Amino acid sequence: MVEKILANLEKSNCVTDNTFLQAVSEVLTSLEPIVKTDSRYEQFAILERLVTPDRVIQFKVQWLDDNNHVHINNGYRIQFNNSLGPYKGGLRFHPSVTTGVLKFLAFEQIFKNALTGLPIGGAKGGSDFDPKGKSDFEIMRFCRAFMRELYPYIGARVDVPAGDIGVGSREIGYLFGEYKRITHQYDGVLSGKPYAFGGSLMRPQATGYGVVYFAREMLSQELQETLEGKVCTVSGAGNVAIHTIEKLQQLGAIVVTCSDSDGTIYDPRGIDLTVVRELKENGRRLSLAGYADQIPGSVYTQKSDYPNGAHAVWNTSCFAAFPCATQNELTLIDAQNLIKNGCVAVVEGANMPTEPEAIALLQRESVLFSPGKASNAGGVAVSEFEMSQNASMEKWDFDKVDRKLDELMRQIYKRVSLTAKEYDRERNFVDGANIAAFKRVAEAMILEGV
Ligand code: NDP
Ligand code: 2IT
Repeated sequence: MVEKILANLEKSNCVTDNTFLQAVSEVLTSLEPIVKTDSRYEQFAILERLVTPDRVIQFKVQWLDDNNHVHINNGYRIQFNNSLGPYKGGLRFHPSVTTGVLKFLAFEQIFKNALTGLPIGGAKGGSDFDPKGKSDFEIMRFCRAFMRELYPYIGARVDVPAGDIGVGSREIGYLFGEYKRITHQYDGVLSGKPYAFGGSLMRPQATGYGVVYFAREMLSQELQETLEGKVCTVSGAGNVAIHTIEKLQQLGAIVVTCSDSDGTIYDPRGIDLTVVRELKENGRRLSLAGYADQIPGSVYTQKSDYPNGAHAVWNTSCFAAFPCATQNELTLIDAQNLIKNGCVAVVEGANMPTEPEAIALLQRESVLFSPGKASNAGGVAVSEFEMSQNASMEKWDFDKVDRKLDELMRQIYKRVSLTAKEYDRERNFVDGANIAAFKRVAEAMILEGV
């Protein structure tokens, strides 16, 4: 009993998570060519202010399971920067969640949101709660308990949470229900709501579709290539992965992989999304091993059977790779394997899925590389469209949201590639994204004063 409590405390107070420093270090390195170009950046201490969150909120979430046993989890909201608009970013429910992980995600979100050109600041939140194996009522009770602690800090013009790993429209629905009961407010305080009450059409598809719209534009502009008939690899089997695969297939690509925390599916005839959805959607988190049982010719590789920090999902011949699961899931060895297997583009759907050494290698070898803060920004952009619809009491149709998303992803690509060129970093979309986003946020921070 005591041992278990100490082990949990150690995990939630862990200081060995380096993802925040990894994210900051990448951004600051990109900014080197421009920090000296404007003396106001130093005068207003923009870099120091930018890497320090406005607020780190931590709270205790107490809830009862189906057997009336009491459980305690940590809940968090990191409000990092609201210079461009209300704090905005998802909630992640996963046992690996710590302050460090959420700080990295909230920091990245500032830049991603700036790249959309929309008026939204950066935030992230969540809990170390593990949704795996929980009943629907347990999820509901947890969400209600989480919102009881979170509600004083959020608001349609203050901070608007949404989904991320472990949080989809079901969880957002329960969170919204509780917010409404406590505050008697019916407004756009959360995005990613079910369509039945205030959600936007296309929000579930938005991140994955946006990733593919970005990839289509980048491949067309840089290589005069299309996705039609091309073999692609995708990791993950959640919201982002499923909709990335769906759009790739609609454009005629052949997607041969998907994965989850335990293993990878390789299906040379193309992933059958109906089967993946049956295993993974609506809170079902069944193993992908079930896919190989149903589809002859497909192969399941358990993660633990794969050697030396490499991942099976990246060790297959492909034209383009789409990491859509989680941070640091594509390592240096994976990058070497992708290059060996002829991959010409890596387009991030997840947040920071590629390790820094892997990015450096891909760039050196002229593989087109798009950072998540550019290519996965379609999700948060459609969240902002949902906020707009809620504020004006409108409902836009699917095609309108889809057209606006496609246009916005093209704009992001243009902004990022032109900025890279302008600063003599042609085709370095990491630097292009960081510099373009920084300039927008820094200007707002200067103009609002200290
Ligand atoms: P989901 O919870 O829907 O799916 C996550 C997927 O990633 C699952 O297949 C899960 O496997 C797998 N996964 C999670 N953790 C690990 C791990 N440690 N190792 C290997 N696989 C793992 O989340 P989303 O699809 O929403 O999010 C995926 C990524 O996209 C995250 O990086 C998220 O931050 C990012 N993102 C999400 C957006 C959104 O709108 N939802 C917007 C922009 C970015 P399993 O099924 O076993 O749990
Ligand atoms: O990482 C992300 O951009 C998200 N999880 C979506 C955030 C949002 O507010 O829609």
